[in-house]
Amino acid sequence: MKYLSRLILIAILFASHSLHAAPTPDDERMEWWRDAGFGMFIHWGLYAIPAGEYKGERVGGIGEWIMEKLDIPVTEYEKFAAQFDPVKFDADEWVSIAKNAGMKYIVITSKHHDGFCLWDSEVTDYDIIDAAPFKRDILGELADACREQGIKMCFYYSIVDWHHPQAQAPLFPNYNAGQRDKSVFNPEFPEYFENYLKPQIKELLTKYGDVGVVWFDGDWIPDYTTEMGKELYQFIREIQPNTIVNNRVDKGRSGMKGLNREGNFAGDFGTPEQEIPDEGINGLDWESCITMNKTWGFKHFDHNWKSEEELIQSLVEIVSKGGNLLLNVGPTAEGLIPEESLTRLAGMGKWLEANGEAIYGAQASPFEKPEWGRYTQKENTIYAHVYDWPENGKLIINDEIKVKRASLLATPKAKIKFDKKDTSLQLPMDPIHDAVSVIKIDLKG
Ligand code: FHN
Repeated sequence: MKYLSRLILIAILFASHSLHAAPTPDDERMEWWRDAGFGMFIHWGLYAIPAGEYKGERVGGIGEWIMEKLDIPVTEYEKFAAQFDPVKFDADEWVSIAKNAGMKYIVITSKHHDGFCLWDSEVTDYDIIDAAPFKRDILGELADACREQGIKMCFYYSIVDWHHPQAQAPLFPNYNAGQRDKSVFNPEFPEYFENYLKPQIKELLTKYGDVGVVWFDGDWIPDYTTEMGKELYQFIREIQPNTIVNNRVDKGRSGMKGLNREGNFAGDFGTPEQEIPDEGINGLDWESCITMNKTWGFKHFDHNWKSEEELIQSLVEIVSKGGNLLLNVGPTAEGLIPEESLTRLAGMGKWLEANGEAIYGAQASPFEKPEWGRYTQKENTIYAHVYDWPENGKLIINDEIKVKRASLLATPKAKIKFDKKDTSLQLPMDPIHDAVSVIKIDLKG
C-alpha cells in the first residue's frame, strides 16, 4: 500500500509540475513589464513651443500634430529648434515624479513625427545638441536618473518623419502628402529606413545602457512594410536581446484598438490608444496609452483634465483585464510637467502606496466583473476593488470565490466578516478611499 501511495504522490507532483510549464525565454524577458502595470508616457519636443497655437491659429486636435494640422512648412517649423531651451528641465525630478506616482517605467518621445531628436544623433544635425541652444543630452540625463532610481528607461520612436526628405513626401517639403493620401509613396523611403532609421535605433540601443522598451509609432504609412517591421524587430533583439518592442514595429495593429489582427506580425504587446479593451484577453500582453487631458504634446489651452478618481479607476480596470497603463504627460517648452498632471500623479502614487499589492504583479481574475468594481488576482488571493461602496456595508461577491479570510488591504489586521449564505462581506460603513477601496480575499485551497 505504501508503495502505491508513493507512486500516486509522484504522479500528482509530476502532473502539477507539467501544468505549470516552465517559463519561456520570452516570459522571462517580459516579466518586469508584466509585473510593472503602470508607466509614464512623455510627449516632449519642439511642438511644446507653439503649445497648440501658431500665428494666432489654434490646432483643433493633439498638440504634437500642429506642424501637419496647420500645414506649417518645414523651413518655418525648423525655426522652433533655435528657440528650444528648456532650462527648467530636471531629469532627476521627472523620474522622482514618476516613481512617486507608482510608475515603474518611462517611455519618452526620442523623436516624434516632426523629426526633431532629443539626443545627439550622428546621422542628423536636427537634434537637441546641434540645432537648439539647450545643448544637453535629454535622453542621457533621463537614462542616468532612471538607472539611479530603479526605473526602466524606454524610448518612443516615430517611423513617420516630416523633416527627413526621404521619409515621406516625394515632393519635399510637401512632407505630409503620405499622411493625407495613402496612395502617395516616397521611392526613397527604403533608403531612409536603412541609412537613417536603423542607425538611429542603434544609437538609442548603444548609447544609454539597458533599454526596457522601444515603443514604435507611425506604423500606418504605406511606405513602411511588414518586411521592414520584422527586420527591425530582429535588429533590435540582436543589439539588446532583452529589449521589449511594441506591436507598432510591424503592420499587424488594428487601428486605435491596438491589438493585432490575425497573422504573423512582430511585436511583444498590443497598444490600444485612448481606450481600454472591452474584455480581458488571456495570454495576450497589451498596454493602453492614455492622456490626462485631450492632448499628448502640451497645449496651453487644453484644460480638459480627467479626475484623479477616473485615472485610478482606469488603472484598476486595465490591470483587472491583464494590461498595463501608459499614462501621458506633456511637459512645457520650459521643461516643466503641468501642475494639473503633478497633482493627479501624486494622488495616484498615494493610492498605490496603500494598494499597490493589488496592482503590481496582479493579473485578470477568472470571475465576472462585479457591478460595484473590479477583481484582480495574485496566486491564491483575490483583490476586490470597490468603486461603489455598499450603503449598508454588505458587499455581495461572486459566489465562486471561496473565502478563507478577508480584510481591507489598507488595514489587513482588521478581519472582515464573510457570510456564506449570501456570499457577502460585511464592510465598515465608510469607504477607505473616494475612488477605489480594496478588499484582500485569501482563497481557500
Ligand atoms: O500620431 C501619434 C500621436 O501623436 C501620439 O504620439 C499617439 C500616442 O500613442 N500615437 C499616434 C496616434 O495614434
